[in-house]
Amino acid sequence: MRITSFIDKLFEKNKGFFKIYKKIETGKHILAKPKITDINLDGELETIITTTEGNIYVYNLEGEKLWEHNTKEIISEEESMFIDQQTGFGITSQPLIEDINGDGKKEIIFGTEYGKIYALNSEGKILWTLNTNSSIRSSPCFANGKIMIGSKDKYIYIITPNGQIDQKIFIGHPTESTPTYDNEKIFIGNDEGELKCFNTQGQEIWTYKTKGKITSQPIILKKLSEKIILLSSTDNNLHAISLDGDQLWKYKTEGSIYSEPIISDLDEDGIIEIIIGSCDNKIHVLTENGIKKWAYETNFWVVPSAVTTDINLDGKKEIIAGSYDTNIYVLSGSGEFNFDFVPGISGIVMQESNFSDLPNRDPGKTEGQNLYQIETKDIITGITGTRKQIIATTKNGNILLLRYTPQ
Ligand SMILES: [Ca+2]
Ligand SMILES: [Ca+2]
Ligand SMILES: [Ca+2]
Ligand SMILES: [Ca+2]
Repeated sequence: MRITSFIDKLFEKNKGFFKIYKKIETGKHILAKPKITDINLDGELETIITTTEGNIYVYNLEGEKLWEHNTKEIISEEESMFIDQQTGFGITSQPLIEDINGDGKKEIIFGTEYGKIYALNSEGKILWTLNTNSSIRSSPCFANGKIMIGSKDKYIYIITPNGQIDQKIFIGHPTESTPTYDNEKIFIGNDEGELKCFNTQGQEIWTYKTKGKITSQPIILKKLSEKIILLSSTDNNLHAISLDGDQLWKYKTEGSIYSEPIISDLDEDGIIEIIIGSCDNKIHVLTENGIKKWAYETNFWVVPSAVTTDINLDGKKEIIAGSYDTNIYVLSGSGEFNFDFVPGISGIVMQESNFSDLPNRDPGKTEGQNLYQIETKDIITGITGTRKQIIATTKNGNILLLRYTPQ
């Protein structure tokens, strides 16, 4: 028996249950990550779900639907002739939900497979739409008073809050990546594996090349003395890049990385960790310098980004991750230290000694520790949440509300 699991049993850690509290079947397909925000500013959080059939659903935290909207509703007959009825209306990326026009109410902005960008008010009424020339799989970002969104037509659109195109920046290749804005610079990936940096006039400053496709958002990591960019690529690597476009390090996995990393101080030692899912089936936890701390292997691809929160209320963070193996995993944020070789274990167990006497420098390594595992019977495409509730979405249109119940 491993010493750590022995201690766990001794102190009966992990009391309580983490399970599906409610399952909502939309009958559609969901690829985009759910968004949690107080959309109507009443002090309670809502969950916004989008489907590949073009639906937008808004639920309260109990899973009751507040309203829905379908992008099919507002196109002209002429437009409808050109749209693939099966996929053309689809929303595959997370919407932006922000007060873009400063009127004190939040708007919802997203793009569709047909290439149309929509802005809805917080009750689902259309404020404006705008056409691009190809599919949109990028999420919009809002910065510097403008909406920025990439299209497969090879442009980033910079849009004013009232729906006028302020600027179109040519990025050389189609994109599914979500732009990031930082200090007068725009960063976006493309289908050729490039990360491009532009200034606000739309001039290219540099290009960083990976050997895969970039489908996620570049993430700015603020360290004590510097900022760096973390970039997932389907070339299997997580790339760390300086703001000048130079490679700082890369972390290699054995599969494509489709989603952006999550940054969290898992063990609360004041230094952040980086959490990344890969199509090598693993959830990887790295130091801020890209050194592997530990990894946990599921049975299939880990595509969506994970969530970190203290789900079981024990004061320590967990990683909640979804896998294409149809399970949701709750992993101990600090991993579990396992001894490779423990001399005289029976002697230790026999003694009624204080466990602080245990050797702490024996050879061993930290591995992922699975605290809870929930079989959902469908591929997990998105996962998000708060301490009180995790929300997962599945490919075949289920929305799962998961909660922890103390024993
Ligand atoms: Ca609300
Ligand atoms: Ca507003
Ligand atoms: Ca840490
Ligand atoms: Ca915890």
